[in-house]
Amino acid sequence: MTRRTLLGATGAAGAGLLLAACGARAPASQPPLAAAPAPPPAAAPARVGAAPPPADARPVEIKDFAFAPATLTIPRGATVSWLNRDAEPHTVVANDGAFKSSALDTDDRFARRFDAAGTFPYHCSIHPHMTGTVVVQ
Ligand SMILES: [Cu+2]
Repeated sequence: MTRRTLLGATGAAGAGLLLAACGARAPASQPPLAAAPAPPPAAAPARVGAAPPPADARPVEIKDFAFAPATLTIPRGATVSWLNRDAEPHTVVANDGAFKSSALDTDDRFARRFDAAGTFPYHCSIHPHMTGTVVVQ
């Protein structure tokens, strides 16, 4: 059973903004704004898997240009969830190419489930000196 989980979590951040304009009252001197507020930006192109990772996902923080913990040991079938805490974008890329995130902006997540035991080294393709390892037992 090879189920791949690609989760990013940007979520519904944009949705609330659109409603804000409704209550604004234009000053009397100005013509009423007949035109509706700008339409949503094409419904924010759904990023690959906007769902949050499972509650029991094992977290790895990407912070100060490092993965923490650098080595994470998990049981088979567990999901690892990386979260970028840096202001710089980072990626999570398996050294053997088995998985690859898109560029994660600040507070973006990438998750992957590991069904097979083994040692899986990975790195950030933008900053190759950033390396980490997932050990699946
Ligand atoms: Cu990086």
